[in-house]
Amino acid sequence: MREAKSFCRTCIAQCGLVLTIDEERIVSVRADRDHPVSNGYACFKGLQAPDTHYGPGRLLHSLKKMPDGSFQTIPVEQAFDEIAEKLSTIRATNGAEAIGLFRGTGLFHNSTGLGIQAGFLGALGTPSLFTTLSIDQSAKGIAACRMGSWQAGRDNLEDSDVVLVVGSNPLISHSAAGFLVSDPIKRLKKELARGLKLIVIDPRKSELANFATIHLQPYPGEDAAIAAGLLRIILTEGWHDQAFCESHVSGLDALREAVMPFTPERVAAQAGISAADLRATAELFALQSRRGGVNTGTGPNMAPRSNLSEHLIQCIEVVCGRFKRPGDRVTNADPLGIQQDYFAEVVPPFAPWDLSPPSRIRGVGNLFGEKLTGTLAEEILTPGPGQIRAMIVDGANIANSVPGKADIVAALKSLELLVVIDPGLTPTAQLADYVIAPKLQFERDDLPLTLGINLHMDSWVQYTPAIVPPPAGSEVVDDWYIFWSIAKRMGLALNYGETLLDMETPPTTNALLAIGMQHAALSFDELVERPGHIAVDPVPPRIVQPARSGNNARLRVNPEGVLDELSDVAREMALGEMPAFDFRLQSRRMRDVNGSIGMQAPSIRHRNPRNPLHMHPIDMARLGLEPATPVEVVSADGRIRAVVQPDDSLRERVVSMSHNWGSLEEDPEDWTMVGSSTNALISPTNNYEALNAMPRMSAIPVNVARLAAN
Ligand SMILES: Nc1nc2c(c(=O)[nH]1)N[C@H]1C(S)=C(S)[C@@H](COP(=O)(O)OP(=O)(O)OC[C@H]3O[C@@H](n4cnc5c(=O)[nH]c(N)nc54)[C@H](O)[C@@H]3O)O[C@H]1N2
Ligand SMILES: Nc1nc2c(c(=O)[nH]1)N[C@H]1C(S)=C(S)[C@@H](COP(=O)(O)OP(=O)(O)OC[C@H]3O[C@@H](n4cnc5c(=O)[nH]c(N)nc54)[C@H](O)[C@@H]3O)O[C@H]1N2
Ligand code: SF4
Ligand SMILES: [Mo]
Repeated sequence: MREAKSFCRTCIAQCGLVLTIDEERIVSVRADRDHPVSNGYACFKGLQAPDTHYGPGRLLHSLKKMPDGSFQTIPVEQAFDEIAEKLSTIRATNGAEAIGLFRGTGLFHNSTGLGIQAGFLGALGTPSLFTTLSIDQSAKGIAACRMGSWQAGRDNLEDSDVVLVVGSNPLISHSAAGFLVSDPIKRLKKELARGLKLIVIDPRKSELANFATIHLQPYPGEDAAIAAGLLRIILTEGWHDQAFCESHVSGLDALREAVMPFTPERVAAQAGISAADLRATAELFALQSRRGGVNTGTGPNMAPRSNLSEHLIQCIEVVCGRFKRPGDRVTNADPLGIQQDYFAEVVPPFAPWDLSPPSRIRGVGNLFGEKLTGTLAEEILTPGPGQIRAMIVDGANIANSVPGKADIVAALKSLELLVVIDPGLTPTAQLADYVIAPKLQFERDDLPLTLGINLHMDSWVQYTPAIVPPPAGSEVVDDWYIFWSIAKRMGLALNYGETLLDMETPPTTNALLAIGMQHAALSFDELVERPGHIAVDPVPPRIVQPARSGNNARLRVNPEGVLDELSDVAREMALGEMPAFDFRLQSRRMRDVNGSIGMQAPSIRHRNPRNPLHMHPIDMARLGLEPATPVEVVSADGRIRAVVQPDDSLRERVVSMSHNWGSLEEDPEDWTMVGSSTNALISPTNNYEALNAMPRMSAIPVNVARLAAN
């Protein structure tokens, strides 16, 4: 028996873990009490490595689909030969654009897998990259581009008097970048004990809302109206930071005018909250607090009008000037990213979506170098130049995770080639021509995820070597090796970052990690030398400098068209709702799975056999439903079956269900044990945002009825 330290790569918290190993197999996992950041914290998901690595759900060999539809094991190098040949043919016939790549959550926490893909796409010459970004929180990036952003970032949590959290639940998601990530409860309690005030806007009394000083519990989908209402109170009372606005903001008068229809009473009636609570929220945030900003999550970013909501919520922070000022410390700079200095100045607005010609699909643009996942099924199914004929899907379960389930499944079935890199035979993998079995996290040398933003609350980095070899008799490979091997066979030369790779002899994973750290605060070798391979504050906290001379950029609170959209909201509000549906279905995350990750592990499925439909007990009584009653959930775009579960953290008339569950064809025998895909209720074409084609994925109007016995 031996012990080894590593860190979890299931979500962005990346908690430190101690693994106990017997004969090169992980037998147990516990949280690392000595870890300087996660501090002895780990969640249930992170402790399931023995089950994910050695459980029956894991693929130990790659598979090939046979003409009769069954899968057969294939030696991985032979799979690469066949895939490379097919890709070469498709590229020659249809052009490189016909080859697409989808990158999902299962790949983000794999430095070298992530790092190799840009070079692969570049060498192929295809722009057809899709990721989860455009079905997640891309509204944040859009708001920052349209408005401009504050180069030094928002106030540190430990310096804040208040934090306003809109539709994020980091006590479950560990995912509120820069706010609460790992060890969230202890860190939150520490701040609350010091006097932090927490405001939560969430239609559910979420785990986080239990700690709130004020919890606004509106109907889902009302964030634009609520934010406009808060801005109206703040601006008419003069509670904003006038000096900051004079120096750094443009368009304030237009914003003030646009929010005028959003009186507290009208907003309260629309959102189902009290006008007094709305006022108290504005007062606590803007008048009674000096420092502290806002943090948004998937809630407002998935609800309708997500880009507008995100813009208005960010405006609250902007008009109150809740940003780091000269002399403040940046304590969470990403040591892996390009090292930079921080200035109390505005990064000017820009429109990256104008850099590329409009897509042949719905004329939408692309976003930060990616095509939009809301258009993926159409990109595959619509004939014409540029039609996608082959997809490589790495670490994603897109048959279940992409809105519009019937269309995405039909699209995947129509491809000439579908390659899925996944450790499990997920619904997506079941559709593949080839499933490549990858190494799992503790079999990989790795570094934490870096996205060029300050994801964490601290500045730290850790290297983990591979802790165990893959299971005896298996043939599993690193994700990067798959791309390198296919590229080699296609005669492509790959860049990793700025370094051209040797295409004869494969690099080692550590060599790739070292290249990836070329711009980091310390070198790979220096990191490996550190005790425990961990560097905390590898660069001392940076001090924010005054604005550079000549930088007169301003935060634009009235970007073109945005306030017109707000007028539409005001008009709709005046018309009142004409409900054809009894409920709004809101999104939520489940504690024990991360998207589909974990669904293959027996220990996790024992606790979570399905994704239930959560409903308030009063609504259940009204509909005559008992706990565990099978029901049908019907939206304008689809219907699914679900098992109802009482949940008094919801408000009445709001139901909630988590995503990425379900089987490919809903099996009537065992559907209650596989759950259902809420993406069958969502249409990516009926209700979507202009710039990012973001579908409406929360606040979906639905009806619920007892499932008729068949
Ligand atoms: N209706 C609805 N749809 C949603 C959402 C929602 O809230 N509502 N949320 C959206 C969001 S925010 C996101 S990010 C997406 C996520 O959607 P996806 O990116 O598709 O993520 P998952 O469903 O988690 O699938 C991850 C896959 O990675 C595999 N995997 C696990 N470990 C590894 C590994 O080590 N290597 C490789 N190669 N694969 C691995 C898992 O088996 C799993 O199949 O879903 C989106 N879809
Ligand atoms: N355990 C676990 N952790 C995860 C994941 C997981 O699946 N499971 N997924 C990971 C991924 S891919 C992501 S993107 C992050 C997401 O991280 P978060 O954004 O923090 O996700 P949630 O925990 O779902 O919190 C969203 C909150 O929004 C609320 N909400 C829903 N609709 C609305 C609305 O219209 N308005 C408002 N104001 N609130 C609303 C929900 O009640 C919920 O409490 O989590 C990551 N971490
Ligand atoms: S919070 Fe995330 S990183 Fe930490 S143990 Fe859980 S899944 Fe792993
Ligand atoms: Mo996500």
